[in-house]
Amino acid sequence: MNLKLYYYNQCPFCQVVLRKIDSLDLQTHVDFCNTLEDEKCRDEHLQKTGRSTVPCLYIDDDPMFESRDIVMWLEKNQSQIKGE
Ligand SMILES: N[C@@H](CCC(=O)N[C@@H](CS)C(=O)NCC(=O)O)C(=O)O
Repeated sequence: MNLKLYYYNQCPFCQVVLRKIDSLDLQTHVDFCNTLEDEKCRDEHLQKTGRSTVPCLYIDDDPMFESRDIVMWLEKNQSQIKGE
């Protein structure tokens, strides 16, 4: 499973998702794209979805918006993400 989180640090909704990734110990299983610092990242995200909204978790290239949905999905799929 390929996971990529589009985020930026000043976004409180992103912080909720980042904290969940930390607490579930999933950091090494997720690629991170800071859309404020990385112009290429921001353009990719905008081209793919027509939106610049973060957080957005790409699950095998399929974008999921909404921090609550992302957190619930991470909790539900944590074992599979870790390959357990
Ligand atoms: N309901 C969304 C809110 C996300 C949101 O408002 N993100 C802001 C940053 S904190 C954003 O990306 N704003 C810029 C935009 O929508 O293009 C969530 O919980 O994920």
